[in-house]
Amino acid sequence: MTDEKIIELRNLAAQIRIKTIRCMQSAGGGHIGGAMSIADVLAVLYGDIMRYDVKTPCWKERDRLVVSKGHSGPAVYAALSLSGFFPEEMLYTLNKGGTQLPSHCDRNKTPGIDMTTGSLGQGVSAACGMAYALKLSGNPARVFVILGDGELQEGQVWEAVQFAAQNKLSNLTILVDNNKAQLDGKLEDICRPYDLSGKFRAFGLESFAVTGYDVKEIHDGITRCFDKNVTCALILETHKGIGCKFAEEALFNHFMNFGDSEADEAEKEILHRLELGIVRKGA
Ligand SMILES: Cc1ncc(C[n+]2csc(CCOP(=O)(O)OP(=O)(O)O)c2C)c(N)n1
Repeated sequence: MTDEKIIELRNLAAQIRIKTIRCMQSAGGGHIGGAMSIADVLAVLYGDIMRYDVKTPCWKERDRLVVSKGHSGPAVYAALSLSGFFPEEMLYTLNKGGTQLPSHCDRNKTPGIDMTTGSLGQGVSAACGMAYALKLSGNPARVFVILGDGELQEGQVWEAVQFAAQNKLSNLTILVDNNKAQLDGKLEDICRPYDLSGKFRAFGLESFAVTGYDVKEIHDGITRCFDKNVTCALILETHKGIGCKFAEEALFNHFMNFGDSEADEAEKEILHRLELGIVRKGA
């Protein structure tokens, strides 16, 4: 990847953070923690990796993205809007009557959303079905699924992972947002996940970890996944709320109410860090 492309993707990630915050601000708040931690992977997917056509969101050969942690909808909407699927103004209708943007992803409402999600644990099953069907029909499209680390506590995830391994779904890439926290605290205190990559490997997949807020590492990691002849689970080492100062500093940042001044300050800080070439203080 060229230096120019890295800069472009960093810019896009910063814009995704800013638009996500503005989108949530219009609703008085939102699931900010887990939205911030996927901004960088969304930038890599929509900014370089995925093939799509904004004029034909249902193009048969498009790559599919299932955001299994559907409560991060606003971050996906920001990425879709910045990629040209719909105008920015639509972001500010989040959760309002008649909106096309509900808080959780809905494929029947939003252009560019490939799967309805929100009930955690179901996304890998859906993504496996998509990948299997694409493979059977000789369609070259790829499927990506973003999972939460807390979500991995759902047993259904592991049933689906076994299916992916058995059927060598090399057109499926699993992206785990390992932000170390779930709704009510740290995974370590609630239900320790142990060695995530080791678990995926024990279930028959390939798996390795990268820094999940470094666009170059994410890009290289996803590209490396494409070389495998089986599904690869890429563990994105992130932090809940990363990149948004007021969320980073909060003890609980799963869902936060916030207003204009917090959003203004957050945007300023994101742009300041972008100039410094960092996503969070010290990293
Ligand atoms: C089946 C199910 N149980 C509970 C919830 C409520 N819920 C929404 S988000 C969340 C925490 C998810 O944690 P994680 O997967 O780590 O997501 P992130 O921290 O990235 O937001 C929970 C329990 C849900 N949406 N679905």
